[in-house]
Amino acid sequence: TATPHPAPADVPVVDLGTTGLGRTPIQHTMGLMRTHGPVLVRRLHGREALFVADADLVADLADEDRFAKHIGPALENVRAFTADGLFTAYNDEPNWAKAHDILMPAFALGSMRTYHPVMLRVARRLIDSWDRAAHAGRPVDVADDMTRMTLDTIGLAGFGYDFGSFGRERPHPFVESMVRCLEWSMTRVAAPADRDHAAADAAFRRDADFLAGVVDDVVAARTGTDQSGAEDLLGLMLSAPHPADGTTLDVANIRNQVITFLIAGHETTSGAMSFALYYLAKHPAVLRLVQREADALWGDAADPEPTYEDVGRLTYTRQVLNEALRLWPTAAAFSRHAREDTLLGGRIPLAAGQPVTVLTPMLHRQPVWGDNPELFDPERFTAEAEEARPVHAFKPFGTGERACIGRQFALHEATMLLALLVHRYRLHDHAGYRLDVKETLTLKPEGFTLTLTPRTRAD
Ligand code: MNH
Repeated sequence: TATPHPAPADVPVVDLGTTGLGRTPIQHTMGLMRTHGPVLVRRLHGREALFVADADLVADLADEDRFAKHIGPALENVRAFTADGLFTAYNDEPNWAKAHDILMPAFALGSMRTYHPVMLRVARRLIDSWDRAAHAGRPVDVADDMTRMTLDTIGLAGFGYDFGSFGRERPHPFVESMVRCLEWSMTRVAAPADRDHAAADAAFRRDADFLAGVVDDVVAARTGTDQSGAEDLLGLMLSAPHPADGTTLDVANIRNQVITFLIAGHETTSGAMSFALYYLAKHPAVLRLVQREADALWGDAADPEPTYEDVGRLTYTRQVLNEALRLWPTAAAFSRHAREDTLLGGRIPLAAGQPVTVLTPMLHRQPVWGDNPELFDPERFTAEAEEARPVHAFKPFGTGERACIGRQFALHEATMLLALLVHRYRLHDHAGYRLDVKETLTLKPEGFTLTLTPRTRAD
């Protein structure tokens, strides 16, 4: 097959030939970079894709005048169930700017004050469930429970809808369908064209229709009632007029946005908290420091009442989260394309429209991070250390105007929860867990379980 963009002369081309990518394309490509360096062209079934992790090149890609978000093959597949929702909209699709303008106020830092009580309420559901597990001496599956918590949080905070995930043995069916949709969109990219995908595609269609049905229920529960006072995401979507033309979002777009937010609003945050707990379980000295920070706020209160302001004071806990997101940024790649013909980093010729994918976990292991980048060390995120580092060396939330809109939301939710958990429990790595990163477009530690015991005053 002809490739539209031949690789520049000095960039290695890695042909995956018949091996393909398997079920862990991100980790596979990380491995390629460990062998071939932080700039490479990956050839798969005749298609070539340029991947970069070099800090200078990523800094250049952040130049919004010359580059823009690119919807690559994986996101094209995601578009099959989120269409022009914020995450997957093309830059010039009118609904991107419209929804962005309408929803931005709901994600300003100050808005977290509104979501704080809901986040706390759902955190308590998790704690109740972990208390029962601790009492019974039963291990908890960390990623599953983090996913229950983040789904319930975005459902309630965004849409006033209760998924009730802690009352269920298995994940909510929405999660199971969503995970299968994401896996389909990821593996379909690498699937050889000469194989028959009809069955997989039909199963995908059923899952996508199910997601849409859940969303229609979420919306139906709210339409017909007066939304003018509702400040959550759905309230804004249903009633806020766009500043430019006074119209609200249309029904089809609202459906796409709700699916988008239910997915984007929980998968990644859940993974981030799971990796943070993994590193805490493996680094007792760091765990002590997080506990000390929580203890300084809440003493030995049996049921602390974290305030909105408390979360801003949990600076070390925040460093731990950042460091977990450095090693395993849970949305592990984002793509850009050149607006016009240009030289990337002054040396790699790119044609207008040509895509480049940033492999974030490898960016986060480049020499700007020192000579032991695999080491988990929250000291990398003190204010001084951050100031000393190039700004674009850390990109877990993407870049520019298409960067993550939910960043403050995720960080508020995750910081508060981590502090509450370490304040309450001793974490036991009872199974001597070995990290196994599962990829469903996002990343999660698979099969990571902990046992818990209540902390006593003495520890
Ligand atoms: Mn989020 C875009 C990572 C939490 C909603 N998010 C992005 C992008 C990254 C990202 C990377 C950019 C993708 C690209 O350039 O193609 N998001 C994260 C991570 C977390 C996260 C690592 C948690 C940790 N995201 C959240 C939460 C929400 C959310 C929570 C919603 C409540 N994210 C979005 C939306 C976009 C986005 C919506 C698309 C924004 C846009 O293009 O306008």
